[in-house]
Amino acid sequence: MGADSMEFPEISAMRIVFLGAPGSGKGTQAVKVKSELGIAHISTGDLLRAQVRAGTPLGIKAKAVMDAGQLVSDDVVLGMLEARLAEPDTAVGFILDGYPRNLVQANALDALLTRIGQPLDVAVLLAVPSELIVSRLAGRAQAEGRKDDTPETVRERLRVYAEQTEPVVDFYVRAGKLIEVDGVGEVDEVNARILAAIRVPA
Ligand code: B4P
Repeated sequence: MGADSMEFPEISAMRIVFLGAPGSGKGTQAVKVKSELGIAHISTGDLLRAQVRAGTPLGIKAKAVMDAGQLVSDDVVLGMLEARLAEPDTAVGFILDGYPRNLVQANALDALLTRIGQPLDVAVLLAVPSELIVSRLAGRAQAEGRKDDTPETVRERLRVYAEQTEPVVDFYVRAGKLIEVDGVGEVDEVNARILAAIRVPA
């Protein structure tokens, strides 16, 4: 065993959930960690936006819900996730970015991962104060023009997060899997904190 693996004995955190408010940096960090660890990145937001772009019946329904800052129905998102997890690139591990977003989804994920023999290693919570979130998403609204980044919709998404997603944090605390990471700072600084928290050398 080399010095590095002695120093970082718990390198096996390969199945990861990213939790955090909208705009906390989940998507930004997931893209980096995906290439750093060579694992799959599954963003339910990206999967839904792809359906919207393709104009599928699912996408047409999801668009109105997303534009209002609400959560798309649990069954629809679980079906999409299950299909994505069946793809071969997930065998080496994955980051789930944007799922689960409520307790129904957290329980469904637990059951699904047990069934496919891929239990979760860790849930990483990116902690960012809401004032900063509002300004980050205002920046993205200008840069990318996402309909759900308008100030009213961002307020609604933060309300939905506090009401429905925050209980998921406790779910992973109780499961002994939660790690909280300070999400304030430069993207690379936050990334180094995440890698240190899951014990992978930066
Ligand atoms: P998501 O796509 O998950 O959108 P998000 O919460 O805004 O996170 P995202 O990952 O995109 O942003 P990030 O924080 O990286 O969801 C969109 C919608 O899809 C939901 O509202 C819902 O309707 C639906 N949906 C998705 N999953 C669902 C589910 N499981 N169930 C039901 N419905 C679901 O970045 C935000 C901004 O911050 C970026 O501009 C970025 O550049 C910036 N940023 C990131 N890190 C930064 C840093 N360190 N410093 C400064 N800026 C930073």
